[in-house]
Amino acid sequence: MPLPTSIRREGSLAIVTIDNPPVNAMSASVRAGLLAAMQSLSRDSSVEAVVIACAGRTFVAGADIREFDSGVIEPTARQVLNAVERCPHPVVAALHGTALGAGAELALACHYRCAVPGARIGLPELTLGIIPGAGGTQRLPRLIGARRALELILEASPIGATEAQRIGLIDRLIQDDLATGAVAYARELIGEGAGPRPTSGLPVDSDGFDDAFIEQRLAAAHKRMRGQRAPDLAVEAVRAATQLSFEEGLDREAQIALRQVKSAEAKALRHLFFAERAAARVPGLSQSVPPLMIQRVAIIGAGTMGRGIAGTCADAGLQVELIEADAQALSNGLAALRAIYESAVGRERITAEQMTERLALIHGGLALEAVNDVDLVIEAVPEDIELKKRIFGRLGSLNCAGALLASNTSTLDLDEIAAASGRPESFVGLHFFSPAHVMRLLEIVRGRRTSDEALVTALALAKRLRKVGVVVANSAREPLAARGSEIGSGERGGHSFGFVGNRMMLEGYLREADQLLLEGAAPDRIDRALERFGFAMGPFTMSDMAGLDVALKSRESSGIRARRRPPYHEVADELARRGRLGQKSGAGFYRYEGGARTPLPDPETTALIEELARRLGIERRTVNDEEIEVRCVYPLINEGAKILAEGIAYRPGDIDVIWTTGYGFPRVRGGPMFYADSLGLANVYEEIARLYARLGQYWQPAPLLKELAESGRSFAQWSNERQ
Ligand code: 3H9
Repeated sequence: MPLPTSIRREGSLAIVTIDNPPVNAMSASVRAGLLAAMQSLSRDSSVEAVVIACAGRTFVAGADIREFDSGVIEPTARQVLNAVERCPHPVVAALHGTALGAGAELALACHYRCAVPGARIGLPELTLGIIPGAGGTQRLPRLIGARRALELILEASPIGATEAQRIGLIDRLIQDDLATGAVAYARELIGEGAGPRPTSGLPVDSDGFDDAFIEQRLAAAHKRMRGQRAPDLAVEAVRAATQLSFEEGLDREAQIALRQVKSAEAKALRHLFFAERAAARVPGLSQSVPPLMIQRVAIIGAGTMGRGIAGTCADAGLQVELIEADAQALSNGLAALRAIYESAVGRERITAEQMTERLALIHGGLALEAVNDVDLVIEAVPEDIELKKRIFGRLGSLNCAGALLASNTSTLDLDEIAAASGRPESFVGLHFFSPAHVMRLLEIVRGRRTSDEALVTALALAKRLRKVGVVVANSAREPLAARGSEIGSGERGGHSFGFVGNRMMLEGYLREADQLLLEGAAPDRIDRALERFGFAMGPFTMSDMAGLDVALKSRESSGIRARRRPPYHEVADELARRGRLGQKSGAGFYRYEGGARTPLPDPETTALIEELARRLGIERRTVNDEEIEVRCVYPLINEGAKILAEGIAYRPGDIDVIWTTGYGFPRVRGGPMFYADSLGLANVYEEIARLYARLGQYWQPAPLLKELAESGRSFAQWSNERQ
């Protein structure tokens, strides 16, 4: 193995290069190499300046996250960065790519910093549930002031080199070759007689770093990072920089960072970091197949989903043909798209020029012939399988033979739709989430005959659209009857109704929430209990936003409603039948006044629930918050276990990514399967078995859950055994 650090001399200049692919993470071996290099160069009187740079695509992108569970490994980042800062010769950091976390902290410990204009620098630690732990909370306030430093740490997203130069984080922008430019800059410093400039020696500017400012920034951070403690801890560390000496501040930072890295929050977020990346590796998928080039996309259907997908594609620079059968619906769709962009301009998310460019990429039309010569067709019409089959049947006679074909169905049998297209090998499910231009998840559904090329193309598209693509199977690996799972599993022919995300939601979470209404809990009571658990939004507020007719239609059109035993989504479906479709009709589980989006409890809903409970012979009682949590969250775990055993999802981590990016499951709990592991599967199994004895039918424990609980294993262990 080549060493991850090396020293090259150019006369009196020493260039230290870190080479630790793929992202030059500051692993133990990098730290050891860097420390040894700084110690030897510090002693060397023939050296006049040192440049620290990185090979490959980026500067150090952070500490090595894989080491976080191993405890302290010497030398620590603090020891290494102190050695850099105490070097008697000026040390210049040369940045390209992303200087993140410990990488940014390394740059802060250097005496001078230069960067190419495309470089980005930031402290994203909070996204991992930790705080900067290599001096970032102490050095950054000394360089750019406590106020701006806290903002950067709480925002946890990197800034560009130009902005970094403006605020004093970068000293010099290098327009041409970085290696040449950094060396020239170092020589210039030698020429000027500029000595070392330790950041730790600078005073902290605390101007504007007052309680009101801190409260306001903290509230914004908590909104983005629901349920996390790390933002408060970051404030504590930055405050220490304004109150204590540098060394005392470092001690305080280390104390907080070491404790926090072991917290449940940090473990959960670390799990999600790796799970999101693992999702792109699909078992059995050939890595050598190149993706198809996608430049022109036809989207069929200009409803909420279709136009959201159109906007997402245009945001990524793709040309879009938005096709709708009805002229009024098309013009509504295009107007709504424009409104989305105008609002983005209003909130300064994009410029007016960007809006014009993106709208120019979208062309609306009424004829299906617009699919001619496109590279990708995405169908986004209502959940009616016959309608979808008709549309794909017609594509056969049009000129799009080389295109990837995709349905945005969220529940229906993809293989049946694919068969109607006559090209099932070119067919995938692209299940976007609403609003499509905001939600990060893209559930990519693999049909029985989907080719590797189609799947690789779908994954590449997800990346291009800046989504997290998670591949799931349309149907079980083997006939379902064989597994003795009574109900709630996949459907006829092994098709998994709702794939992974919607199946768990409809067959577990929402079904049980609906049942709890009949047993006596009010919609707002259930919503509040699950929001306290950490969900972004309670199930009934969410259902009202999504529209109750959509779910009813898919339950009816797929025939699943007829195959399930009541009570099964009784309240939701009865509301929809009575025209209470949710927010869009002014009433659903809640009522809405004058077009406002605030859900208000509605006595009419209460009366309907009571009437249904009477009809079904369900005795109403008081339901407490703890029961609501268990009754709604545990079915997710149970259904998730069935989905894993059937091979519908490939890994428990995939399910966690789906639920945290698509359904508002609290990230700080790591997703339903990670959460189950953290509770202990034996405990979860016992509770589900108890509920099965009490409530029967839908609560039958999944065989995989039983097996793991009895053998004392976790979902994570089960997954590792199968790698
Ligand atoms: C920190 O620094 C704490 C300090 O304050 C305290 C220290 C005491 N470690 O994302 P990609 C892997 S906390 C280990 O697909 P991209 C990743 O798993 C850290 N591995 O590439 C993947 O592996 P695989 C603060 C890492 O081009 C491969 O690299 N830093 C790390 O789309 C490629 O990753 C961060 O939070 C790591 N730090 O994006 C930055 N980073 O191929 C985290 C990546 O086996 N990283 N890997 O799946 C990122 O944001 C993105 O990876 C980056 C590249 C933007 C750098």
